[in-house]
Amino acid sequence: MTSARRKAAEAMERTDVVIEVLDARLPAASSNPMIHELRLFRQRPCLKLLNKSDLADPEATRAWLDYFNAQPGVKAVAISCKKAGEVARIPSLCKSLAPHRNDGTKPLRVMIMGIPNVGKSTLMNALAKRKVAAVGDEPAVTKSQQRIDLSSQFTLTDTPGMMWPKIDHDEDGYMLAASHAIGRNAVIDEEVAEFLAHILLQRYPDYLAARYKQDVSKLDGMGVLEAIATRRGFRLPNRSGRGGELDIERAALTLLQDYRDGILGRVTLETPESRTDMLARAATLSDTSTAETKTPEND
Ligand SMILES: Nc1nc2c(ncn2[C@@H]2O[C@H](COP(=O)(O)OP(=O)(O)OP(=O)(O)O)[C@@H](O)[C@H]2O)c(=O)[nH]1
Ligand SMILES: [Mg+2]
Repeated sequence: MTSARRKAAEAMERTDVVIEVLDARLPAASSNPMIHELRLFRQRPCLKLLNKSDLADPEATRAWLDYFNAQPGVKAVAISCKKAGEVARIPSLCKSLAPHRNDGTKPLRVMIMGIPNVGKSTLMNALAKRKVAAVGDEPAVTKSQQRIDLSSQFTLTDTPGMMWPKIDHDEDGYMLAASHAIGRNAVIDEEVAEFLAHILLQRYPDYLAARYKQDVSKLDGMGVLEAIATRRGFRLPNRSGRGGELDIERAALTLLQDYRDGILGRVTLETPESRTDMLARAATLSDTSTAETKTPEND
């Protein structure tokens, strides 16, 4: 058991309500199965916060809220931790999830959990109304648990972002990398950006066209990166000193940064429907490969 998981498991024992912070642009891909497992083991209720909803597609967010609110022991709300008014609803939502602790004798103990870079510490600061935790747009800013007493009736613990050992689907890995939950050393920017461009072409082609002043109707993911490099004049230097080949890496970083900063528009990378399709495709593929590897000798 990794030390982060062990510490989370120990803290779960002393927790009444778990706030799981998700990224509203990839709510399922940013759900950590380990948190789900730890929470169910201790039977703790969960407030799922679809955070950064200011960057997400409102229609997709509504669909995800319905999806999560159908789960037992779960209340899901969309929020932007950067908006004080939205954060102010959180304490009463937590209290409603643990009515047995509302007798005024013991404080409600709330633990904020989630994968890296989803906004856990931003939430902690917003609830505390002062800067108690460092924040930053990169994974693993918070290194250890931190507890604060919001009042005699409410304690809050911020935790370091936690990933799980194996991401089963490449799509999830790409979505997590695009959203900076996984660090740069773990992934290749060009591959991630090509995947992101592919999704944006499917779901928000008009945003790409508007941002990069380019007809994208006949492009694929790599075509989008090439078009960005061409339009912006991103070229690798060549021996003659004049512009050489297209600098696809620079185009990739441009697209990723625009997505991260919300400059393209409000986008969500997956919907409950697209997730179901993706899982069905993955199941078919794994059935086929199992059938292919079955030979008379190993049958
Ligand atoms: N647009 C937007 N950005 C947000 C929101 N909440 C947090 N952020 C930004 O997301 C980045 C990560 O925030 P943190 O609070 O450090 O995230 P964390 O989950 O504590 O990250 P780790 O400690 O690394 O696990 C920062 O750049 C925040 O400003 C939000 O609701 N909307
Ligand atoms: Mg943090």
